Amino acid sequence: MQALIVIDVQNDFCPGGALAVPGGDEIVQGINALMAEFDAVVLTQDWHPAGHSSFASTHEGRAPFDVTQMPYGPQVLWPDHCIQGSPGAQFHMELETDRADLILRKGFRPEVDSYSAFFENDHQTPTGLEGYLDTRGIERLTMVGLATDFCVNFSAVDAARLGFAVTVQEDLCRAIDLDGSLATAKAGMTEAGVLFR
Ligand code: VGL
Ligand code: ZN
Repeated sequence: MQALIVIDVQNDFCPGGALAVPGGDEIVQGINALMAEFDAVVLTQDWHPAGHSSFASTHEGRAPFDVTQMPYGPQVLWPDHCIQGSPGAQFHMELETDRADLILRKGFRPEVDSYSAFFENDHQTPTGLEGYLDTRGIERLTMVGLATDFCVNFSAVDAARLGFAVTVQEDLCRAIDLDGSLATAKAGMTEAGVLFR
């Protein structure tokens, strides 16, 4: 059994959004077309409370894209984005959300960010997705979405480490590419045994 994992295809990550990923909207139709090939479709939704600890605005004197030290390690500070219930947190209007078996929200704990669909950025607190996939007998995952170098990367590496067979379909992903983060991410995914197509 195989699942398509669609990462964070939300308005704030598309052109015009608060944390726009270049070309973020270009992947939507291709993702819709791919859904039919899978036994299960899972969407993730970045879902932060206002004043989230990953927002630069929460930290006096800090600017977006600064890196700060959190109890769980270094954390990039982002512009306010994907605030629970806001238009920016909604899925791209053309994404076929009706096709999803599961919509998994992440990043809702104020004190810890969550790039990965499997664990929060402390690398310990599970989201529950592993159990969901296991109990459905799903062993192979294809990942698409935003952003290649952050949430897709962390999700793919965690999934591979958990023992899933993981493929990242690169033409249906787009990257933020902050200070070489895309090259670092690709090296890390390759190292973890993630395949690209
Ligand atoms: C993401 C930064 C902050 C992502 C989410 O979806 O890649 N990046 N929150
Ligand atoms: Zn976020």
